[in-house]
Amino acid sequence: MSCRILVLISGSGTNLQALIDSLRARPTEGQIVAVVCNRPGALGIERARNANIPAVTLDHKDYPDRETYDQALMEQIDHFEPDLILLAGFMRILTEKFVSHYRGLLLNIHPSLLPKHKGLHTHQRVLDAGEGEHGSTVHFVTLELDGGPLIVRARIPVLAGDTPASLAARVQEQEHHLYPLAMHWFVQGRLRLIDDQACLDGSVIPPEGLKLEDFNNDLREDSYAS
Ligand code: NHR
Ligand code: GAR
Repeated sequence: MSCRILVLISGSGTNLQALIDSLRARPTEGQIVAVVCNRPGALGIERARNANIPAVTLDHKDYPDRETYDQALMEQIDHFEPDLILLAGFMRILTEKFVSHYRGLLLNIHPSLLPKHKGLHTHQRVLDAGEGEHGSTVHFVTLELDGGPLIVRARIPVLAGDTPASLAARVQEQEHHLYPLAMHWFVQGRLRLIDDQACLDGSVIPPEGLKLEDFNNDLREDSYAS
């Protein structure tokens, strides 16, 4: 059964592009049925259109509060009947009602080695803390911001002379492998949220998440098979 995927974005959509490209190799497994964006004019909208994916802009500034915005967002999303919702650089915190409505179907990619550096400005905070490594994490979204069960992480070293921009660029390069991998696991029915725990192939994923480097063989475009 082909998985109906919906992607939420706010910005440039390079992660969206990586997801689109990785699905090209296996179109029968899943398809991105829509992209929803909260920022008018975001580059990611153009990426969706170029791939013939319907793109909807729902500007949060047109709504009086978070509850009303999320209500409208849910109505848009439900119209597309998705089986999986991916936050890919989506910059709005979601309400309890939204998160519980899509429980188990919502993944996020966060630019840090969670549980370190939840929230925003992660690249600057890694530099300020003088840390030697950084990275990105895919996790199930729950009510606790960036606190849901971890699925898989990618690491990069912090190098002398790194800036927030140089770190962001190297983190994103990893993300473009990391997010497609997690998406394919979900689409193939291998990744599930069971009793608040992330499970891959029926085994509970350890709290610190899996390591991208352990799945290098799964990363070739033709080899997402189980
Ligand atoms: N919602 C819930 N309930 N739980 C999570 O884990 C979520 C979420 C919504 C988004 C992504 C997250 C990230 O990966 C995410 C995870 C935005 C903010 C934020 O403070 C924080 C974390 C994340 C996304 N947003 C501001 C707000 O007031 C707006 C900032 C802006 O527009 O630039 O919503 O980092
Ligand atoms: C990604 O690095 C993602 O991890 C991060 O924003 C970037 C989006 O890039 N997400 C957040 O900071 C969420 N608050 P993209 O639009 O090019 O995919």
